[in-house]
Amino acid sequence: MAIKNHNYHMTKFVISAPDIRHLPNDTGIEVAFAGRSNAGKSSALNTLTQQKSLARTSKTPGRTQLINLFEVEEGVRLVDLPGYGYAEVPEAMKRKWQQALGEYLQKRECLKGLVVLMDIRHPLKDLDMQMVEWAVAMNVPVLVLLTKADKLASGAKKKQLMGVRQALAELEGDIEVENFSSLKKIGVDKLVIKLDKWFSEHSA
Ligand SMILES: Nc1nc2c(ncn2[C@@H]2O[C@H](COP(=O)(O)OP(=O)(O)OP(=O)(O)O)[C@@H](O)[C@H]2O)c(=O)[nH]1
Ligand SMILES: [Mg+2]
Repeated sequence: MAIKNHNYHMTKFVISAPDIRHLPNDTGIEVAFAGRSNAGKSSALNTLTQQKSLARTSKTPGRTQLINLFEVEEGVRLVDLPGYGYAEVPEAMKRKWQQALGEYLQKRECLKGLVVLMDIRHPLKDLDMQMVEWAVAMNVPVLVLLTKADKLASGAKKKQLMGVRQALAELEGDIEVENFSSLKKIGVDKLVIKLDKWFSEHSA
């Protein structure tokens, strides 16, 4: 299989949707970015696409409350999913996002890869595990990015990476784990390689 290099800097915003019924047709290929609120999903998308404010970032957790869709090129899309697990969000609203998230993951046929972002200082929370287990159960490959790696010294960074790799190996799925930092541009190359691979595998 020939792997195509995609021009991620050409990515354009398409739509923000409250649920999957408001998304464009379920055709083409999508890779979604999921993770706890404040994990750095929107920042990672901006770093990948070399655009300062393609995806909106915020110091206030729970900023991305909608499914935000971006198009790299025709039929090749990236998705910024609503963050989960933010304690201070009203219960009713939390339920609404969680439902939108679950529905997207279970029903969106064009989903071909899931990037799960976890703060390197607090990885593998219950909802993170649920997300990865979900993807494995649905045969969707996973790239776990341990974000904000710039916050740890190199020894601690390595230790966290090894620990998470070991914990997730038990799930026996198509799962890779890498350190990542939007601030210091750590792991961006690994992300690009993975996305190019997933998109190329499913292109006609
Ligand atoms: N030090 C450091 N801070 C980061 C990094 N990536 C993101 N942040 C900060 O973390 C906060 C949250 O980042 P976002 O990208 O908005 O996180 P998110 O996962 O999209 O959050 P929600 O949309 O609320 O789910 C912001 O204050 C970012 O500046 C990083 O690589 N290093
Ligand atoms: Mg966000």
